[in-house]
Amino acid sequence: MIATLIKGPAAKKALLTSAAVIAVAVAAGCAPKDASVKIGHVGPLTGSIAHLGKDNEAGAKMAIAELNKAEIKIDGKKVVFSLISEDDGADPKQGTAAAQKLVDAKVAGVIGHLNSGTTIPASKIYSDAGIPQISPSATNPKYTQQGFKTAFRVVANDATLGGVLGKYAVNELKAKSIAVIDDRTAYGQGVADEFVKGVEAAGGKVVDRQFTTDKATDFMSILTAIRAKKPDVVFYGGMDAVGGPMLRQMDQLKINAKFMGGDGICTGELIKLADKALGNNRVFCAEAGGVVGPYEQKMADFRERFKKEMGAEVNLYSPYVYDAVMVMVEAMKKANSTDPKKYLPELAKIQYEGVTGPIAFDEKGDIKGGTLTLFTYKDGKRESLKVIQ
Ligand code: ABU
Repeated sequence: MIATLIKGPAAKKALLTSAAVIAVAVAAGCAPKDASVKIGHVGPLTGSIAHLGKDNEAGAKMAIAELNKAEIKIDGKKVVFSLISEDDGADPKQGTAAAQKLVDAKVAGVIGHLNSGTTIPASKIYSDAGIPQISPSATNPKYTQQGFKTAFRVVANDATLGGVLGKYAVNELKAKSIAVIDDRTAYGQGVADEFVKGVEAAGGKVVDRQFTTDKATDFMSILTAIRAKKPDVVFYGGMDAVGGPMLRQMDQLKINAKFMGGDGICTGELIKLADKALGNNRVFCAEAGGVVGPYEQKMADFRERFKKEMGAEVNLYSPYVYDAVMVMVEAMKKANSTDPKKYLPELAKIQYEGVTGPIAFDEKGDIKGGTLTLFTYKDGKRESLKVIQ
């Protein structure tokens, strides 16, 4: 058909292209009459937090595999989903390049990015293209405050996270003096600022504020300055790849303060990264989600399934990625269309029972009634203290 409409080299190229598309579709288990739908995923698959990007990616892969097994029909056709996974290296510039690549690949929706620093600039690209984006882990409030109808997130934001942790430091840990460090990223700075607000609202005192970067490895000079202030608690706004070594260096300097952080340090990987400096009931952090009641069993089952199917323990946000994919496809089913323009209104009003709890979005795209889980680490394990609703 193509060959009869287009003549010469163009016909040859079109034939080869359509043959390649069919070959890929068949390889993905997609018969010619099936609909093939691409879903994008972006996170850092290289660099110091690649372990978290891979955890997120595994959540997306698991969801896609289950959806394809379920042989979902939309508009009368069996839909075969494929995941296009991009690496943004947690870098804002790489993030926007990855976003443009996904737009050019005509994905029907995007799950990501992992970091606030990449999610926020990428969100304009998806918004301009009319492509729905669900971040499973970016917690800076700005992401959903830009007025983009395409931006959603399935976790609580830093205002909640930092505020709760700040109050916890003062009211529960009884900290009299608190030092704060952040990595100057959109996430690290944002969560640290919210933590300070929480401390001050609870009547606590921030005795020092220091800065580092998300690539730094030597914290001796800022920790030496902090040691002079004798803090009861050191809060770090940033990710586990920096938080772990920072905690080890606190030990080297004999700083016995408790260590707190947001969801970025609240990972399975922190156990390895901090090693002996992790201590027992020394580190306190919060995940920007949490389950109670019947959802606890659902989450426990998911973790088991994830381990079996993906060959790894959940590190942090893979269950939220899994749910984000499921929510997106649920909206497609409700719209009976995989066209972003058609399913976006359904996504905005979705009510979904996920493994991470009930998912519905407010007018900005934030999860309604987002919860938090406070954790500590004991005997080399992450231990839940309480879920805050
Ligand atoms: N929320 C912690 C990690 C991701 C981010 O917001 O940058």
